[in-house]
Amino acid sequence: MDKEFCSCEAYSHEQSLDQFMVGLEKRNPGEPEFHQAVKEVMSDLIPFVKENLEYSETCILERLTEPDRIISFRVTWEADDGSVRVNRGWRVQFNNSIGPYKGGLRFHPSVTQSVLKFLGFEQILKNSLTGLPMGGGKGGSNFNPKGKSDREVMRFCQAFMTELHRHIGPNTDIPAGDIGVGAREVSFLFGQYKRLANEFTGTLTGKSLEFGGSLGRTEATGYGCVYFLNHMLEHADEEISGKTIAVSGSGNVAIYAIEKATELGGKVVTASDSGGFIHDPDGIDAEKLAFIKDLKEVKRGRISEYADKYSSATFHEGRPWSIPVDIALPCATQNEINEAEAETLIKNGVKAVSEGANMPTELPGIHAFKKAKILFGPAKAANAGGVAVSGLEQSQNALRLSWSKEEVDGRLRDIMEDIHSKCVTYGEAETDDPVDYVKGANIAGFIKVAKAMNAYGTM
Ligand code: NDP
Ligand code: 2IT
Repeated sequence: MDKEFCSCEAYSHEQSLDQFMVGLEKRNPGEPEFHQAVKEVMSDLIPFVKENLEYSETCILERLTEPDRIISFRVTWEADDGSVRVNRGWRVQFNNSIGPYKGGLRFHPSVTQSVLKFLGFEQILKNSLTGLPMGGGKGGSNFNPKGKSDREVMRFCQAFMTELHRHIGPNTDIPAGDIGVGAREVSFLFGQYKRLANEFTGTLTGKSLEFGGSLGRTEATGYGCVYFLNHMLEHADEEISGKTIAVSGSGNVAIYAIEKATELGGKVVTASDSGGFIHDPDGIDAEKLAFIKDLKEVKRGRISEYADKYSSATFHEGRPWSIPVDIALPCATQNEINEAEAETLIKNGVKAVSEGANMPTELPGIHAFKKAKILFGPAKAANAGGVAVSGLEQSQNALRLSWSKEEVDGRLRDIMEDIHSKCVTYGEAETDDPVDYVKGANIAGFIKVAKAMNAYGTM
């Protein structure tokens, strides 16, 4: 990297987080989400690297925050009325030091290069934490699947893959789902990949069971988030049973977080979408959750319809964090808990937060939770179960075998337990404060990647 932007020498001269961020922001103007994600990680890594010169001497932090490459492309497709539409597609191939690039695709109108860079950057450390050989990547488009017909979504996915296919492969880059990309989209994408590449390999994960998908992948992120929560609570001599829980979102991650939290004896009283949230003081039981699954996964309806169906529930605009609960599971999107909302949760007695979504808590919100000594499970640890089971799907595809649901769930549980232990190792406080899971996850995720980067020499 250009010496002008490389400040590795400065580590030994007490380079501050602020100095690092000035350089990063100068190199990446207009990318606030990327800046935010890097700042959160660097507040732990800069002090760590200062004490571990093998990393500072090789400029690792600057190299880690510069993607290997970003592919940006036009996606042209035809709507049902015959009109021609143009969207932008991206794949951010961030870092493949410990394995092929791996990470989801997001289709949402809010997608920008900044959003995909923040997600790809987080994915590097998340994937490292799983212990599986996966590098970090992310992709997507500003395409909005909402309100589109199945045929329109199919044509968009085929057009998107027509360009993307030349950049991915089972040993190169393995995309998967994220917001707006579920079983329907992955199927269209995989079908087009298979056609163009003339190969049947595990190049996408989150596939349906008929063509190489893994049992347990659909549930993995939500279940994993609750397994992580459970470990945090047990480590602090607490348990989920009997706790009241607020969940945001009502998509893939939220649905299975609600399912597992309820199974373990918690009472989930909220769910949301971009239109608002429902509050059901009686709790979302298995029957009500089946209604949400059908509403969201089949009918593609709005969460407000839950309150029309169940008289125990009310619908409100905004986000669910004003409801008094013991536990918060943000499972919708980034920056959905701001400082004021974190303070409200704290005032109302929240004990633990486990992030199902990526970067759902703004930085001042994280600081507020830490200051109040709330158990706080950061996304890269708490939601790693999804990509972990994607890694298991890759293993099954490579072996041309499929494992039972119990086998996959057993491995997921082991991986989440292991991630929790790594966070404790690097985040345990010397005082009787709770474990700093943010610091633990950042440092544990970093070490493996940094060691690999150093082993390869300067590149
Ligand atoms: P889905 O598309 O299945 O669901 C997303 C949910 O979040 C919907 O209820 C959606 O509401 C809501 N939502 C999305 N954007 C906004 C917004 N700007 N404001 C309010 N609500 C919003 O996505 P997933 O459940 O897969 O993903 C949710 C989060 O989990 C994301 O942060 C994703 O990156 C993360 N994640 C996902 C993994 C996976 O395996 N799927 C793995 C790890 C993390 P609406 O329908 O109104 O848009
Ligand atoms: O953010 C994430 O970890 C995901 N969207 C899942 C990625 C994957 O490759 O399964």
